[in-house]
Amino acid sequence: MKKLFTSAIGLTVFVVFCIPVFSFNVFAKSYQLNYANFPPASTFPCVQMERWKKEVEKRTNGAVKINTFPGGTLIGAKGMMDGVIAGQADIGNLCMAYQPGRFVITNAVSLPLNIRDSKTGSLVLLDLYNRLKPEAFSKVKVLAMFTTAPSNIMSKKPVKNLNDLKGMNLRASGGAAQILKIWGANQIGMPMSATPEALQKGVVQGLFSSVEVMKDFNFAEDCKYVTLTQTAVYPFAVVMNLSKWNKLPENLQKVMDDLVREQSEWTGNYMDNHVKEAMQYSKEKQGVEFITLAKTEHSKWNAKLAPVVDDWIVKAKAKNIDGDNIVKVLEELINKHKN
Ligand code: 3IO
Repeated sequence: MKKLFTSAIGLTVFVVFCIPVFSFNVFAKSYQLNYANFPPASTFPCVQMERWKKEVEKRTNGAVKINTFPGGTLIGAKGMMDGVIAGQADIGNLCMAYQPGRFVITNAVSLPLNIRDSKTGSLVLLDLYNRLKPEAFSKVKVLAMFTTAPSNIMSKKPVKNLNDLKGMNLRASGGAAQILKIWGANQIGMPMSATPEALQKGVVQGLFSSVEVMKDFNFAEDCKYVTLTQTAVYPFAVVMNLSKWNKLPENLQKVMDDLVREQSEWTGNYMDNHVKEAMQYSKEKQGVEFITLAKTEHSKWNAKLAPVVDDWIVKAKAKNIDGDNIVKVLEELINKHKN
């Protein structure tokens, strides 16, 4: 009897001691992270999010589980940076053009410096960030940076010259918006995620962005014309809450660190290929007309852009930012990464 009693106590003690050890192990071995995104699941920021999720889960053998929230269900477009800093999500994907005054240095990638594709833009942006480590990202861990492909005008009515553009309500943000204004359009600012409704209600007659949205948002249904300008790219960042990052063990941090450049480049390549697919879809399935500006007309558009970079440098100086150096670094990086 005494023996039985002793072993019962022994078992109880054993079990009680095991509970915290066991649950500690479970906690230490698996991390759930919430990843917020603002546009719908079909669009490129969410496609790259799912690719990153899959790679992280695979490379950590399931020790990290990523819960993705597309469509602004966790954090909306303009609140992304502050939402991640405040911990409303652990990770968030943001478009820097939606808060141009906040990301002055990295938004310089959208100046008319002749970035011709998304892969180049993405590597240039990531290198610019690593080189200058702008204060705007000091409260987060950067997990990826990338840009769209160059912007073109998607519209309900054809735009063949600057006169056609005059006073036309077109949606854009950040650096791309500045360019539209200079060309004489009536630029209307709003995030991409608000554009389908604005197009449908007739608040805008088109938009200025990368043309994969013709397919992914099916803007090809409303916008039957695309004027090829191949200018401004939109810069994006994937950021993580810093205290969440600091709590991850080193081996899991390494998986994500090793993915930063790869993910940025992957997204650039995905975007470049997807733009081609969307153009084909627009032409063949939606009867969209792609307009190339006549040579003399194109020179007029370019002439208007000629002072943009120098004007930006002057404005940057007023904010105590060394715009000369940023443009110099950008030109060097574009030369390095261009295809
Ligand atoms: C973009 C933003 C969300 C989903 C798809 C997209 N394709 C291009 C952009 C760029 C952008 O942020 C914008 O507002 O044009």
